[in-house]
Amino acid sequence: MSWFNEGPRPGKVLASAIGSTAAAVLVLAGTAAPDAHAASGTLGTAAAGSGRYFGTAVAAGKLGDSVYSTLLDREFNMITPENEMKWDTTEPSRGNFNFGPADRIVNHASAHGQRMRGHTLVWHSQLPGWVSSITDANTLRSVMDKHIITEMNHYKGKVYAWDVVNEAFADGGSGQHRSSVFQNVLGNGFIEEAFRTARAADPAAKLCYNDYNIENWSDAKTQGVYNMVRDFKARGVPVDCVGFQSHFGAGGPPVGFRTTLSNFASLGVDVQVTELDIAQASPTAYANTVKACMNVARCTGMTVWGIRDSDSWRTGENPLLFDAAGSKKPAYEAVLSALGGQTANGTTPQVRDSSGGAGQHWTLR
Ligand code: 9MR
Repeated sequence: MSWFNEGPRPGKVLASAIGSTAAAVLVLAGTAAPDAHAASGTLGTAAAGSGRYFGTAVAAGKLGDSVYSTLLDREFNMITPENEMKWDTTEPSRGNFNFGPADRIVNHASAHGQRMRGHTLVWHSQLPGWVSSITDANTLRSVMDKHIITEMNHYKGKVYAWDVVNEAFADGGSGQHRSSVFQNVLGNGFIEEAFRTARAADPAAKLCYNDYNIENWSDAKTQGVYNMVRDFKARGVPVDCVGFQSHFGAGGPPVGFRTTLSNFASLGVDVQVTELDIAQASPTAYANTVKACMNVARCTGMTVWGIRDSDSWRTGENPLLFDAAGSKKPAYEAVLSALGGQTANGTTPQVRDSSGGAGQHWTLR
């Protein structure tokens, strides 16, 4: 299996192999065996203990910063380019593709055994003016499809999952799509068109819908996305995963976050926390987020939106797991513990679960 393919879920692999020689072969071969003591000292290895990944957003321009790259390679086994795969970078003028900045990140990932999430193919933001000024549907459809096909082809076999469409739903109570050139010129069907095009471009890649403020189950926006995914699954539109960005305020996730993840997973998609950051990084708020994912079998991984507070887009909110100097913050230990990893003093303390609701209590899978 090459580095970029979907990784095995070691816990399940071992469970099915117990009693056979396969288990011994696994261990001897050095495959990620679920030895909680040997392989749980970092976020990535702790997450791998339950078959999940732990990732971060990465900026190509910071790879030369040794504090940054040391933390990246020690702690994280999935990478999302923070800006480098967006349309304004990858196709700044029609038909002129620029993959240089993203290639630097993908090459880094390849050299360090990290997988990639592709972010993002179709989004109303960071969209060049030449796209947003198109008014003809046939032109826009062919431009959108060519963009998807060209970018996915360039990274074929190197990107585990793509955020095919990002943030297509409106804030507030409508539950409808937001206004965008794609929506306004192509109509409601643009999301389906994008996913069908993406599946044809790279049938091996996981295809995700990604959005923010869809973590609280009863919100109209959450319901709108849920109804879309349910409709897609019913009609065979290819969608494999839903990304919950999880840009949270100081209180962390809504009480029903686990319910939301679980309800989406029941539709037959994987779910992931894709852009996690929490104002002031309360350890409890972080632990509650991780536990919501750990409690849902199809929640396959979590990604924080940056490494150090100084790398965050949320200036002044200190929302990440490492401080500006690269030191672990209290939230780091809380996350490591919630992932089932060993903390610095060798214990696995239970973090109190205040995320609410029956059945919310985290157990080691
Ligand atoms: O972190 C990204 C920041 O550097 C960019 O300036 C910004 C531009 O819109 O995008 C940020 O990342 C966003 C992500 O791509 C989509 N979800 C919201 C993220 C935070 O704004």
